[in-house]
Amino acid sequence: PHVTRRADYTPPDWQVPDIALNFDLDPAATRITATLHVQRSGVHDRPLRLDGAGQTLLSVSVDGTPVNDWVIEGGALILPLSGSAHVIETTVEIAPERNTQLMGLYASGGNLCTQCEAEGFRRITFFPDRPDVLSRYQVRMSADKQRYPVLLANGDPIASGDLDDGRHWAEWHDPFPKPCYLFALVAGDLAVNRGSFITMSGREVALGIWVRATDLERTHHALDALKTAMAWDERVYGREYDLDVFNIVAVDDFNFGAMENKGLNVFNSRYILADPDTATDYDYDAIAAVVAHEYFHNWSGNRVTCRDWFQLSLKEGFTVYRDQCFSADQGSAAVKRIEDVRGLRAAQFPEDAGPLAHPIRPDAYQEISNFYTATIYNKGAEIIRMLATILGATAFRTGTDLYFDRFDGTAATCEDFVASLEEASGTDLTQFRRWYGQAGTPRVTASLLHHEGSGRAELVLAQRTPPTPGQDSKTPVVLPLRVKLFGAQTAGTVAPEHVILLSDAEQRIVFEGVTERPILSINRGFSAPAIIETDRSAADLAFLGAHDDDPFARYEALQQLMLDTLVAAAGGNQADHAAVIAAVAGTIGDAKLDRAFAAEAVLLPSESFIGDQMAVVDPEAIFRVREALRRDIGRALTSEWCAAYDAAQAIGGYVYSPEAKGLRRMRAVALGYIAASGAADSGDLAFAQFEAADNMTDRLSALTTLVAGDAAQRTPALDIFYNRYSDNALVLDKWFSVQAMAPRDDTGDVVRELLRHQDFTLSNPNRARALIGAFGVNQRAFNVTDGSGYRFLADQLIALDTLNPQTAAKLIPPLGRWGRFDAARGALMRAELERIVKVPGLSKDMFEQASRSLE
Ligand code: HT7
Ligand code: ZN
Repeated sequence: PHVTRRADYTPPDWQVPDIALNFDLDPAATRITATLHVQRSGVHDRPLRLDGAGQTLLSVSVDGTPVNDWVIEGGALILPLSGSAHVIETTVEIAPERNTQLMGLYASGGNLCTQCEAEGFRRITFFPDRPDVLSRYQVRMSADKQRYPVLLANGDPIASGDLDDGRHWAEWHDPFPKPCYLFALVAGDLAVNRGSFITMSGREVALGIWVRATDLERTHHALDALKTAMAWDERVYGREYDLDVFNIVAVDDFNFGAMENKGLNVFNSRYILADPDTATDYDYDAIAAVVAHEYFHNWSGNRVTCRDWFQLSLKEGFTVYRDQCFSADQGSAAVKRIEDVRGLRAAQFPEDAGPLAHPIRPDAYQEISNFYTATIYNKGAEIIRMLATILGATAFRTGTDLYFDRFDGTAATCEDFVASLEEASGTDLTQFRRWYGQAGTPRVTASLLHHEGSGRAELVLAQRTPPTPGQDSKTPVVLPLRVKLFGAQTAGTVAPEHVILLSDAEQRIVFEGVTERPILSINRGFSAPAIIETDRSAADLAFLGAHDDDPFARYEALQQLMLDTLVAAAGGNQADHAAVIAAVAGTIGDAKLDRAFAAEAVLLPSESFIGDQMAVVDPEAIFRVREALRRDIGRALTSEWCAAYDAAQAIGGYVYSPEAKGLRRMRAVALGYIAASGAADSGDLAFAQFEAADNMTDRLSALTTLVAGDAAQRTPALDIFYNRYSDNALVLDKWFSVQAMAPRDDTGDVVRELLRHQDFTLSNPNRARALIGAFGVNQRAFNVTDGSGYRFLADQLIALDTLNPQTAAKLIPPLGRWGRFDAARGALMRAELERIVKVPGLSKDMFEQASRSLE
């Protein structure tokens, strides 16, 4: 297989400052004429190379004259040219309705839309499909007017009109030079929710959210979020929107969350459509975050783009950091941080510890779409967050201003970003740069020694990053650790918070004047993406869980207390639940705590996170000890849970506000513990909530509780839910997922049965992920000892690969965890990976993921 290497980067031989595209749209046969104004870059005699994939080439001309001295090599059109500037015209034909990969121009729900990042544009027309070729686009589209009354593209609408034969046309110009991965067009029968935004310089921007007419009422939250995000980027980063129009289109078939095409974002409909009856609080939050994320790309990604795909984290890590800060500003910053760290630990830490580990700036890839990973996105965001911590808010902003100003209109590198921050702040970031090249999660050991007589405390820190594939030895990285010491007796501060920059393999920090025994609060706010190992006792963790004034550290202390208990129990050691129960009681009973925070803080660590702490993951033992602890917490605190449940119920009608969300979250958590306690009436309680709910958050949490247990209401609730929402694809996805994630003995059988359900299809990525993806992360169900879970996943991914390789390849990682389990399970997983690799005609997406997973 062909490997692309970062070290081999060379600038483009030819630039294309201008391109005109003419689309004669038809689902069965779309004709595209592309007129490229090409310019030779530097002095060389190399031909023009235009990437292409899968289209039928009908004609090629140079400066108006048809030519035939071209060749096609690996899909690319190679054209010899004599001068320094030429006009190349190609005409091709493609069939959007047969495009099941959902890359390039494809059909979804009767509409036509595009997805070009990373390398989809080459499936539309011949072009240098690389992000460092920036062009001004003029787009003309024509299509059947009845079927596709709306014609949208990047930039501003210029003109439109009717043709004979029932067709019409529209022309759009984008004045901002952009790489082809940001190209987009949409043709469809769409309704619009229009809004407007006045920018900080007083310009009016026309906003539009385009959806099928029946979904129009579910677009208000996304439109509000867009306006809030536009104002936030002006206030926090000084970034103003630049075009007169900003459109978003929602489509049902999409490989990812959304796409930041210039002035025409295309979204997976799950990140646009919401109303209280069909979307949970989690969905509402995710919609605001994704709308903001794509909008923020207008500067971090579009105005300043990436030189090559190895720089992907330049735009993605930075933009995730920006969207995380945006979301934190909209509600509970503490809960947002908890959710982000939970997500990092669930997806990125295992990736960094497994066969697919890679640095945030990788060195090589076979298929770039396999590198849209938690590492590039989420670890990338943590690295930007560390830079912001190290520099401080003011210098960080000076640095980002310099970066945006200096690289506006260009294709930049991660190095350009770091150098801008370095120059603006005067901070030496030489060692910090190691984060860009080194994979793996650093492990930090921290132990605090106290000499009572002298009032000296010494914090001994050591860091080590375990080897990752291709990187046997690691060097120390810079870890900004926010640290504070509390007095064990007085609960006061004995050393105020400060940031320790851990940059050596080992470091000692001395605190003077520490007259009482200190308790260590470290990595507050999760200031560095590391695994911290401390020797803190259960009592000290309980103390921090009750007193730490950093909410994340407080959460973390409770989690550690729970983890220590669960890992000991899973390893066969006698575990006393009393300390955890007392800590949970103290947390839910602390009226000063925001309910949203309290609800998150009393949740037990996930089964997979418990597994991540063990040398060999034992899914059955983990499940058993976790359920036992849940049951004991439920039983010991019955009256507290009932009180918490009732208190949360007293909100009245549905509102989407941070407070109301917190109460709903607490109600869901309380219901879960009441059910875990084995209370005889918990089925009735859950079913009553399910029936009375005036919103999806409460309805789905009740359903989740019912599906987990054996109450008589389980099947009726599933049926009622299905019948009520059978015409809503996004809610049906939840119906599939809740069953695939159920902590039940029969989940594997249920999932196999659901494959045959009339509403199951592999051709819709959301549906495939809802069933197959969700099952793959159900640790206990997926890892049953007979290997049937592995076989099931492999079978489905092999089938999905023939339709949509990108979506299939992203679901491989659960099979790559073979090294984390016992030898028997490991062998069964490897056998499935080996079977996948040998499938004739396997996509390069799947081949790369499966073969690397075997290493
Ligand atoms: N930048 C976007 C990436 C994306 C994508 C990548 C591969 C295949 C399909 C895709 N759709 C969108 C999304 C983002 O990070 O904003
Ligand atoms: Zn992004």
